[in-house]
Amino acid sequence: MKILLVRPPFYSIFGTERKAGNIPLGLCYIASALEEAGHNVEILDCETLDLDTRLDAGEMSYTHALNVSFKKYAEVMGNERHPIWDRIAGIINGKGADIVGFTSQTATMSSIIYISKMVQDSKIALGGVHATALPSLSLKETGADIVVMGEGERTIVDIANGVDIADIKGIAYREGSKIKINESRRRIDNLDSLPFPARHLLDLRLYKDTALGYIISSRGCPYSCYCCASNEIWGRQVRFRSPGNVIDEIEEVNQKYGTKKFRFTDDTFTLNRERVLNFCRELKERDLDISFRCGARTDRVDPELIKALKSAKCVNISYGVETGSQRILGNMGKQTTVENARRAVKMAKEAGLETLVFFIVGHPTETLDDIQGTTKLIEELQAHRTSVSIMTPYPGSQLFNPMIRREWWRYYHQGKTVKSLSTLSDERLNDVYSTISEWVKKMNLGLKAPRPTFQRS
Ligand code: B12
Ligand code: SF4
Repeated sequence: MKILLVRPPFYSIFGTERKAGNIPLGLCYIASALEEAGHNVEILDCETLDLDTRLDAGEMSYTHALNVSFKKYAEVMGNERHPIWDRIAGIINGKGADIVGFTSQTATMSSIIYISKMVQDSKIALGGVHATALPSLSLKETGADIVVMGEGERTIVDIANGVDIADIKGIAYREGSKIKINESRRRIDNLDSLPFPARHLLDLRLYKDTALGYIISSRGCPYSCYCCASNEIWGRQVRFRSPGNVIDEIEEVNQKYGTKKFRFTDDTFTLNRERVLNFCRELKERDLDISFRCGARTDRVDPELIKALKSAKCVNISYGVETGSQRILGNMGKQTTVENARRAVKMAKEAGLETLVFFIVGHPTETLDDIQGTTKLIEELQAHRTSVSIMTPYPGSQLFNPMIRREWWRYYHQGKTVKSLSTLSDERLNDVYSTISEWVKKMNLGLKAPRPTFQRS
């Protein structure tokens, strides 16, 4: 069977860089499972298309670029008749695949709706977090035939092998005018049994050097922060690849493509301390010419672990600090403290690791005082890089509320609020956010910039 896997465009619509900064890791896993089962697979990564909508940021300030890029993004994503949809559908139809499989996130769902309506003669399957969270609605909105819910490797192979649709676990599909949802599928226990992601199917000329180094070593997170949709895909029971299996993948990618910089996309890389220590030990023993970045919870690091990471050539650690308000941290179910963040950043800096910290503004019930607590903490931490986003109630997270649903493309969390859940109005939250972004951008460039303060209006 011929299967075409499609990553819809996102950064290629409004971004500033020509080459894609990351690979569609989920689709590469799906592709390798299909190849292993003897199918003919192709990947169309729309992040690598030259769409002419790209932004030439030039000397623009960050806030200006953000505003312009959001405007551009909105113009394209809010317009079903924009020529890029026709162009992408044309490429897809030209491939003559039996099955076209889209990977979905909420931010890209509008484009899937536009494109899928123009796909001819192929069955359409949807996978990924958005379709998993809202399978019936996704089938209705796109006209697709099947939604693969959650982890997709085993399910897509059943579909391609022609197993009777009623017997395939983990799917939603149409039967006449009805939508059926089959029994869910047990998640894969032994992740080492999966073939490595099919990076060989990508056109390497269209990716930045570091893009090939995206890698995942575990699936799942036992926590359930209110804004996170991770549990929807992976569940709360965490499954780990063995250190040897992960290092084999790193070695293979390094040897085949010359990739030297790797980036773990695990929800929380350091969750299992022993595994990380073993990984670091084994990586050092193999003596590869590579470095890596990973993310950790602020309460899941300690000096010994950080030292081990550093000596295994970890160069950067990212933490979801989220807020400077202990009250909000409690509300969001994060189960960390502001003090954890202080210690975690200090520890990493003392060990010589670069630090990247993530914050969100616009939490439910958040006040201007809470936001000032966040800006104070940002200033105090002095991380190498700080990233601030606007709270977005994503499908798959506890904050999603169908009553406030708007066009899916609005679920783009870097620039504008979908709907303020805080005590601030939408307009005020967007303004406060722009001011904070401009300030953080200067700090990230190492420039001196006074912390903004906000008056109650
Ligand atoms: C790393 C990461 C990124 C990276 C790289 C993403 C990449 N390479 O694809 C970057 C930084 C670029 C990024 C960007 C964004 N991200 Co992000 N990201 C993640 C993260 C932490 C891990 C993703 C990953 O590596 N997965 C590993 C692969 C193997 O899993 P997978 O893609 O889900 O694929 C599996 C299944 O979903 C399924 N599947 C997926 N697609 C398909 C298709 C078919 C046909 C089939 C059969 C099966 C199938 O099978 C796969 C294998 O089992 C997730 C959190 C999480 N736990 O999922 C958030 C997450 C996906 N991101 C999220 C968001 C919000 C964003 C942004 C909108 C943020 C922003 N404004 O910048 C953008 C959107 C980018 C886009 N293209 O749409 C949300 C999405 C929520 C939602 N409802 O959409 C998540 C869930 C985090 C959260 N807040 O809850 N992200
Ligand atoms: S935000 Fe991080 S810690 Fe919280 S549930 Fe999501 S992945 Fe887990």
